[in-house]
Amino acid sequence: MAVKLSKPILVVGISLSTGIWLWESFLHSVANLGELSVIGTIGLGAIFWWWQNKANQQILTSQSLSSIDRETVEAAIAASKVTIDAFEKEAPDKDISSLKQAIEQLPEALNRQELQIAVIGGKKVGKTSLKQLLETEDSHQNIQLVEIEALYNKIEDKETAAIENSLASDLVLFLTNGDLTAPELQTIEQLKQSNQRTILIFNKQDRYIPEERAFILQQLRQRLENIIPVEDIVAISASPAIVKVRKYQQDGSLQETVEQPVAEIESLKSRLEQILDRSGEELVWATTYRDALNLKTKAKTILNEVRRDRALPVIEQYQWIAAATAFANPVAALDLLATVAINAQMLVDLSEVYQQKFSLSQAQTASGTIGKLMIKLGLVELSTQTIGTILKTNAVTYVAGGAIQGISAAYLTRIAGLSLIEYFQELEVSATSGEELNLKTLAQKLQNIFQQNQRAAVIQSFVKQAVGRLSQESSKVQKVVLPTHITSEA
Ligand SMILES: Nc1nc2c(ncn2[C@@H]2O[C@H](COP(=O)(O)OP(=O)(O)OP(=O)(O)O)[C@@H](O)[C@H]2O)c(=O)[nH]1
Ligand SMILES: [Mg+2]
Repeated sequence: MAVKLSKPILVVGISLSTGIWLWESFLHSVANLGELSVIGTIGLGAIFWWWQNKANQQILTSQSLSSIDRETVEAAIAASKVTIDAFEKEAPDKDISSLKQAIEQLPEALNRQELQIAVIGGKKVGKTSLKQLLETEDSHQNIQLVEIEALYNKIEDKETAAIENSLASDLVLFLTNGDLTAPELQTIEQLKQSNQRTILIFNKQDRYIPEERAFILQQLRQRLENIIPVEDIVAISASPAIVKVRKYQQDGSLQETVEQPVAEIESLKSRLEQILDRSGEELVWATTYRDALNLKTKAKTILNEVRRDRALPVIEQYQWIAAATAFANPVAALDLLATVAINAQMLVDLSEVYQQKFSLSQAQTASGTIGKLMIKLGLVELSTQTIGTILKTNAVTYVAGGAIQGISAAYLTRIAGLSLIEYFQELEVSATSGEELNLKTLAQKLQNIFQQNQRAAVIQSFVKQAVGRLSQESSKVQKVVLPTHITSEA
């Protein structure tokens, strides 16, 4: 059996050479009557023991991380239901019957007896060979093996579908033919992150001499130390290549024959047997858990689209209010501009859309905080500068006093509003309303949104739109000459 063969050559090598070295240093120490060396030797031994122990502990953690108990799955199903119910209440006109039906079926799916095993890997790694072999040799009635289309074919949709199909299965057999490539490692990490149990199979080991096989297996186990437990990394030959055998005949002539070696998959079979016997139920739980999360993500994505459609007009409304205010009463200080831009009522309205329901006083505190954050991040200064430059380079005669402030206030309102959308979108649908803002997350969102909106084309078209607005405004307030080619399209 290949598992037995896998006595890690590298470790044997290290232990052997460490042993010889320790022995030599021991002799040396005795010869030099160095008590210290003996202590040193013991010390080194202790370090070596500690290092080995540490490695074992790491393997244990990686194993325990992947087990999901029944309660966790039930909680995940309940959380998905909350999201779907919230969705139904908020957007009764949207048809989400398929999501509802799927979530209703999950509790029952927890007791499923049939298992699906996905065979995956790059092109020509031996997926079909292994699947066929297991199907002829395996006695389990309730197991279905599925070959997933080869990965790394450079077609993104196919790649995504392959991973989705793998995650919909209860167990993954990932095939590789030697050391891992970066994309292979990435897939394995992705499966691990999604709580998918994976057995890593080094196939076509017949192409290497025994020492090399053990070395490759050892390397794989080392590289995947924190991702896959050692026992779940095995070496096989699903369909070994024929070998030529040369024999000298009695008459001295050379006879060449070909032999077909038998497949070697014992290591995999015994590991599979163990997993299915001991953890079959847990595999089903984990799949149901992934399904629950998946449904929740789907529901939340559509719900967020609905909410965004409601939130954008709110931002739009407050951005023009801010523009008009700052335009009519141009302020010199940047912090005042931030105050105009971050209207507390906008926060109340947006929080309402996202079922967070800020009170006005909560919103006032939050708007002050956001204003300060925007100043601290340099967003206020940067946007007034950019907008000023755009206005100057496009102005025919002069730009009305207050135009920079007006447009900047509108722009900052927009940035703050869009960032809040991003921020609220990530909150749990069931989260209690009116929670304090997490400033670190919010700052991150502000910076991202600001960067996206700083692209020349985006900001130019915003300025154009704002100038149009302000020229309407200005007819009420004062006579103003605005750059003709900016206003022409507005
Ligand atoms: N030497 C050797 N060759 C193997 C082994 N397993 C599979 N092969 C060969 O590898 C080639 C591909 O095998 P398949 O089983 O078709 O691989 P696959 O991953 O299903 O290939 P695609 O579905 O086309 O991506 C065939 O020529 C097999 O004979 C093995 O253990 N050793
Ligand atoms: Mg195939």
